[in-house]
Amino acid sequence: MSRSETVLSALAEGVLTLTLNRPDKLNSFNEEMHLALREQIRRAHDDAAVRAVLLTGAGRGFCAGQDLGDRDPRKGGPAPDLGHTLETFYNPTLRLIRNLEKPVVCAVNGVAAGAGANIAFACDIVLAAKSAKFIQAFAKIGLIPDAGGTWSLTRILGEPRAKALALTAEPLLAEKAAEWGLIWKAVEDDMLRSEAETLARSLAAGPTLGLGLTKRLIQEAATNTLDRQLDLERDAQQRAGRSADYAEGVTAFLEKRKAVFRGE
Ligand code: LHQ
Repeated sequence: MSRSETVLSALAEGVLTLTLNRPDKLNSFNEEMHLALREQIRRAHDDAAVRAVLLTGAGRGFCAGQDLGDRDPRKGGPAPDLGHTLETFYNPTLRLIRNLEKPVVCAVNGVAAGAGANIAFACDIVLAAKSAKFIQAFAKIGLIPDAGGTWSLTRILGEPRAKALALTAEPLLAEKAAEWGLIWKAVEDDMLRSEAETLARSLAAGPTLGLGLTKRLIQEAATNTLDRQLDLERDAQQRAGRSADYAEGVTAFLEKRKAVFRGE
């Protein structure tokens, strides 16, 4: 399978839809899929026609984390350097998703395990099919939650739930994940795709600069003082207030019509 086949991409109405596509392996990551996903998220950064990203998985799973068949210990040889794997493959992608100043919607269509779960949690708005579950599978194979897992679980859930999920690898059902605030919502399986697409399309039709700045400010809030955050809000609002989309938003309000944002 070529690199591009491991991540299907389609751009329509400002939404770049990325589908992890190794369904036989529950879309677990091999090197090709890592590189393909990174290439597509870079494209989302660079291409002004992309105003939102929708990430999902092909088949019955979302993503089962790293392809464990890639490094079969039964084949012998020296122990792998997994730190190098993270630095080379996972961490750049996580940083790109978080730093992308455009909304990233994740539609978790089925099981999300290991790094697969934590990549979903790095996205901005996560919808999951009610039948989906999230598994911090790392404890079962002697690893630690990576792909930002120790960070996002702890930030979002607090230590007690983060530790219980990570230490037991107990599956967390989509509805419970929503109840705990780990994802935005759990939806009926047959509604997931259409709800996620509607959401992504409406974000893509939004004021892209303002949405991007909002994403960044919310991400930075956790480590800033209120004073610092007020300064950042001032600076970001100054930029947003100079955008064509702000002028259009206010004009549309005054003219009692729907705003037509161009992402400028
Ligand atoms: C898989 C996988 C998989 C290969 C299902 N690999 N084939 C970072 C740094 C570097 C290295 C290490 O990792 C990391 C980050 C990580 O993500 S570590 C965590 C890796 N992931 C896991 O440990 C999860 C492993 N998978 C599972 O526990 C189960 O497959 C889950 C619970 C996800 C789903 O269970 P089932 O619904 O019962 O499906 P299944 O187990 O029958 O899987 C279906 C097929 O997919 C099967 O292949 P087969 O040929 O037998 O039909 C699996 O072997 C394959 N598959 N996950 N990660």
